[in-house]
Amino acid sequence: MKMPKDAAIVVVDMLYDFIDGSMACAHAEPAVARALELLRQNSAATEDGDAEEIIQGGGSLPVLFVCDSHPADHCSFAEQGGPWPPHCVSGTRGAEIHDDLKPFADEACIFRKGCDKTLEQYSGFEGRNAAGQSLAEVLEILDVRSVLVVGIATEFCVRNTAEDLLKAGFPVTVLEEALAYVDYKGHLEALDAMKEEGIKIQ
Ligand code: VGL
Ligand code: ZN
Repeated sequence: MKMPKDAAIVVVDMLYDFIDGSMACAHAEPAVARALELLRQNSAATEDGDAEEIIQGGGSLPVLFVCDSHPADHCSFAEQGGPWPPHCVSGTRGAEIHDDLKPFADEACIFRKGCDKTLEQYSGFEGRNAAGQSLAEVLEILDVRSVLVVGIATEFCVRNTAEDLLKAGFPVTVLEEALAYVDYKGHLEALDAMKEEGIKIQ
């Protein structure tokens, strides 16, 4: 896939609880496989020094990971009156990035959200890295001008993250094959809504 050379890839919540855990989403395995293919392509272009491919895009783009990371008593969990089963509790396997994708994740580019037990945060824009920087701040530092979004779940964190990126002025593309969802109808509706708002679905 050809991407502009000043783009970034944003990987949303490709975490075990959304893949095979307490909130296992439909299409999660193929979505992870497609994301892996994209990330491999992205790093292969630099390793091979394929100048043509880098100039055209497709190589060496920054990769930013958004990660749901909740305390055990988070407000979004049913026991606290929220809509979801416990998921992505920090320190558990469910909160970990899929092993295949982890080699592409640099700590400075991991943005955790939902860390405060009183706040539901679906958007990666509310996440912070270990240094306390927001996604927007790091995109600015990296001089990123457009973003490609993949991840889970289409209806919630993918949609909210993509919409906030668009509002912040970035052209946004969402890669459909690399999405997973809570509900198929909800997934299709979210894709339609995003398209309507000006997000490119590819
Ligand atoms: C998400 C529900 C609760 C998501 C996170 O990543 O889409 N959905 N927490
Ligand atoms: Zn959550």
